[in-house]
Amino acid sequence: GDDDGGDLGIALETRTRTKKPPLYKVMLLNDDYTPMEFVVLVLERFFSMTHAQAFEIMLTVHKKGVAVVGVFSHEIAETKVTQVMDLAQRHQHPLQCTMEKE
Ligand code: TYC
Repeated sequence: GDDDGGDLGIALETRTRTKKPPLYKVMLLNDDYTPMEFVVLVLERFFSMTHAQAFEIMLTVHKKGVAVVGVFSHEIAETKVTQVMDLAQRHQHPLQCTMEKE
């Protein structure tokens, strides 16, 4: 307490151990064949980017080879990867999307 007799009471403070779920980076990889417009469409559709944001990230992947396009829980990240890979396959583009623990 705040008297001068020291604390004789039992300390009742405890720490509740919280466990935050791990996050996963979803990444897009460059290739020589997937059209730039298709990558922009993917980023707009599945990663909620504006056209300008999508274009910028697409160019980053094109120039650097890879870029993180979002960070999500395991389940959401897996869904994003599946959505991208399914659409790319349907259009016969070799676009690759992967996830990695942060
Ligand atoms: N390099 C491709 C091209 O020149 C464009 C591209 C960008 C492909 C990003 C994949 O993740 C990618 N058409």
